[in-house]
Amino acid sequence: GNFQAGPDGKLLKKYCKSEQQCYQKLMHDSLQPFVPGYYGVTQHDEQDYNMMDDLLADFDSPCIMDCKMGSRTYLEEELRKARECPQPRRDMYEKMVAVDANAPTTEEHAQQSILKTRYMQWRETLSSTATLGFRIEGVKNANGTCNTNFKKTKGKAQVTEALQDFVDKNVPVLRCYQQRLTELRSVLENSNFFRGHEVVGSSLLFIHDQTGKVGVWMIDFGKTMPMPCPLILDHRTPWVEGNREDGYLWGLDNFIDILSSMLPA
Ligand code: 4IP
Ligand code: MN
Repeated sequence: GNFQAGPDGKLLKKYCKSEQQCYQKLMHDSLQPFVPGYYGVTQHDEQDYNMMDDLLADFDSPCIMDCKMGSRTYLEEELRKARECPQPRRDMYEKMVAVDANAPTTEEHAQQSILKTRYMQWRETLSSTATLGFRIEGVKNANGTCNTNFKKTKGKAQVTEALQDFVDKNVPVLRCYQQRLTELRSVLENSNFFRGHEVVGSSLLFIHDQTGKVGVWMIDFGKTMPMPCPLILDHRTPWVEGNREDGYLWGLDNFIDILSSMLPA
């Protein structure tokens, strides 16, 4: 897979240069407390890895949720490539049909393949990505069972229900998550790193356990790209091709609103 256990509470993730460059910058940014500690590149069985803190190491039978942030899950560059040199993919057609046999067009059925950007856009509108600017990707319960069946979790009501399940209706845990996201938002709004990067396909990792420990971290920076100087993003303006906006803060605003609406007045 993409991960290996590393030495003393570290995690090895298959090397990705854009991710390395992000982590190097993040270690010197105000966002540093919201990302796993980064320790450089290491080799293992002829494969390079980025070494980082294993966020689960300090938890006891943790409950974990991965939420993909932003209103767009592919890079503008992928859209350009798809136009210049379209490469329809059978695996993505198959993933689409597995969820909804009626989703492909007649032509796509005939080809038995679709473009990656078409697949990604379809995933965005099927889930809450397009309407709320984030989506639940997966949950792991304290007993180790996983649920990745969130592809059609779309409306505010469905998202709320999934979040209630995740926290097991525990109000103090919910309140901690709401506070942590509110802190994160204010740090993001003042981060030099965040201003100058298009953050696509990145996740927030939510972790809590029975001891009452609760945390949220930003992870997955493989598609987080620096903006050419002096261009910056506000992460709330709706995306139109060319502006490179990612909807990250719009999604975080919606996330915080939903958590707030779940808390007793
Ligand atoms: C996956 O679709 C995810 O969007 C991956 O993003 C993406 O990887 C995959 O693209 C795509 O097939 P499903 O989640 O519906 O299976 P992530 O890694 O953030 O989960 P990229 O390469 O865009 O990061 P391919 O091209 O790797 O298949
Ligand atoms: Mn992810």
